[in-house]
Amino acid sequence: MAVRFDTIDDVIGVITMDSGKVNALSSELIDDLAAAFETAISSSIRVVILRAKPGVKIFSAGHAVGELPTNGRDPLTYNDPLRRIIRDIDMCPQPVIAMIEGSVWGGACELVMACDLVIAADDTTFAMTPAKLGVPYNISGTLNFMKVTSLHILKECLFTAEPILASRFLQTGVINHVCSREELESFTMRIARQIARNSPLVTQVLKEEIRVLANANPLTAETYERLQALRRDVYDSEDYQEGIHAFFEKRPPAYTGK
Ligand code: LCV
Repeated sequence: MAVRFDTIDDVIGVITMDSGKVNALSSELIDDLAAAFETAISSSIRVVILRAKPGVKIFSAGHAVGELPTNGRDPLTYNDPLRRIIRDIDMCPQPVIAMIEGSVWGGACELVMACDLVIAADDTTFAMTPAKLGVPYNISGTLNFMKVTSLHILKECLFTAEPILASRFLQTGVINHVCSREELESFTMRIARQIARNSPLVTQVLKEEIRVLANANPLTAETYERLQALRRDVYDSEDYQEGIHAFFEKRPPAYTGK
């Protein structure tokens, strides 16, 4: 299994990703993550901590690039594994704390930001990579980023695709805490235990109220379809193919805007 599920004092569940050197979000890893969340949801635990193996250099390299379609299909549809696991985290009744060390890439940034709290080691970076890889990120994913960042910070992250230090995300309110790798576990456990001491019923209803209210974004059918048409122009483009080919040929992409 690429994912472990452990419990601490019967109230805290820890989901640990351990899939090779880069924890690429393959359909296999995501199926294991989803199974771990199902176990957590059906247990008596009150808080979930999501982490990678202690000491990793890379928390997750994001969507498995080899699983991105190159045959004209939308690369991030509703049932894409990445979309499913992000909804699983969003819908998980218990609060989910992302305890992050190492670098976070692409769709893994959204996976982390879907969690309810984010606590990162001081050498953690976050790189939002759609523009670098040539992928037209999907509408709900972009909205998920908008829910946790200011528009200027989000546009800088998306347009530059550069890794952003955890301290910058702390300074701009995108994440909750930054601490040393040595303190990360004890700091996170302290917060998890405090949440677990409070009423789980109230915590869960507050999480669901916030989820529903944060998603209350009216969008007309025509507007939705216009955005989907814009995205289709991109994933049907030569640039989309170029982004994936450049990745596997280990060279910088040469985008032409076609
Ligand atoms: C499959 C990989 C990956 C990977 N998939 O080691 O947000 S969106 O729209 O972009 C969305 C679609 C998305 O999430 O796309 C993926 C975005 N991810 C990235 O752009 C990160 C791509 N990876 C890297 O920049 C580097 O691999 C990092 C910095 C993560 C690690 O660099 P390092 O030099 O330590 P390598 O690059 O040598 O990677 C080790 C192996 O992992 C594979 C990579 O192809 C290599 O495989 P081989 O050893 O077979 O060559 N790998 C890395 N990321 N996302 N496979």
